[in-house]
Amino acid sequence: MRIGITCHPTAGGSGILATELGIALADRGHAIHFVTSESPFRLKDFHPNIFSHNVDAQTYPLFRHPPYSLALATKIADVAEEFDIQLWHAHYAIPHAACAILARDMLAPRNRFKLVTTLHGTDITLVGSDPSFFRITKFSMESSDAVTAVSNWLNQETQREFQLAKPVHTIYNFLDLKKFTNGGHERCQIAHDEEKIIMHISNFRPVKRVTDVVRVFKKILERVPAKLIMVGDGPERLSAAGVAKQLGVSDRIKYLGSYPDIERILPCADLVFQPSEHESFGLVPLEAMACEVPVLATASGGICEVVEDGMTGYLCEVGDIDAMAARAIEILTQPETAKAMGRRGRERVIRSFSQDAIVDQYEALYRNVLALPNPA
Ligand code: GMT
Repeated sequence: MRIGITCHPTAGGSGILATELGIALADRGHAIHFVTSESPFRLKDFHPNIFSHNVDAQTYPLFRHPPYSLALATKIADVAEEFDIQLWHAHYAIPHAACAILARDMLAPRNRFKLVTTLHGTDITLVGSDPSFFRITKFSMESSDAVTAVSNWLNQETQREFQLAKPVHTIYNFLDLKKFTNGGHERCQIAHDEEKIIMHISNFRPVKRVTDVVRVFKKILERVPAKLIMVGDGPERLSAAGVAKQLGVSDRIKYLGSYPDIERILPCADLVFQPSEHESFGLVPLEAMACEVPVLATASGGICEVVEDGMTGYLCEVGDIDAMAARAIEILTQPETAKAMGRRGRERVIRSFSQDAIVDQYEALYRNVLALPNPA
């Protein structure tokens, strides 16, 4: 198949998933054309079946905001026409699905592609449900040939919020189990032997509750010598550093910033901690589980479909600092329990979130969509 993909290229889960899906599809022989504002974060290596097209949004003194969405729609139409794209896959509804629809409408009927839109979470829960975007988000989903959501929770949220006149298919996120393993890490470079390593990975947006990470860490330190490794960057980074200073734990925290080769450092962790307000899925917990690292997270949204409470980690109520600290200490002081949790985590990923099985589901969906008649 000749497939176009649009995603946010920055270090967010939706862009990562879109990139990994594109690579996996290219490995299966499909021609993949990424159209993005810059080359996607995790698209690093040459692949003969992958083509990356960047959008140039012309600016002009009259514009307070350069109209990126119009430039994106134009680029999608250009690429679709030039490379005879059969199917476009928009990751994250806003603005990608709407831009693809506009592009499709601009094309001659013989060039019109089929459109699959994948919802990743905040495109529905935070942005799409805002009155300023509600109508276009609903329209974009209803005008797509198929809509997928990355968890049953997000699927239900979408139906509850938007009352769509069409089904949403749940297709879980996946990862490459060959890439994410429990081996090959350089633990000594991050912490001393007697210290436990707690890791948090995110884009440091308010929804991630990074200050909870620091507050819980402070309580952990009262019982267990440890280092906190903060991976990623974003608007809440300064708040986290501020709370750390207030609590007197700054010297126990390392901020690594944006780090694309997450699989190289994840296996160093004794615990991965993600206390989000909500997560539609939780790619980081999935990556941690694949590396046999126990996860402490919040029982919020789709994360409950990824982490099995008591089996592959623990789930606590959002904001319950004491409960989270108690669970963390339990994991960090019981190495055998932690090891068993890690092992069960990887087994769970193999069973339910393996790349081969999930990419099969996307391919099957693409085939069904391509078999749909073109509208008159
Ligand atoms: O979490 C973010 O802010 C990034 C966001 C994105 O779209 O890049 O992540 C969402 O998509 C990921 C991939 O499907 C999911 O694993 C995350 O749970 C989801 N984030 C939220 O729902 C907050």
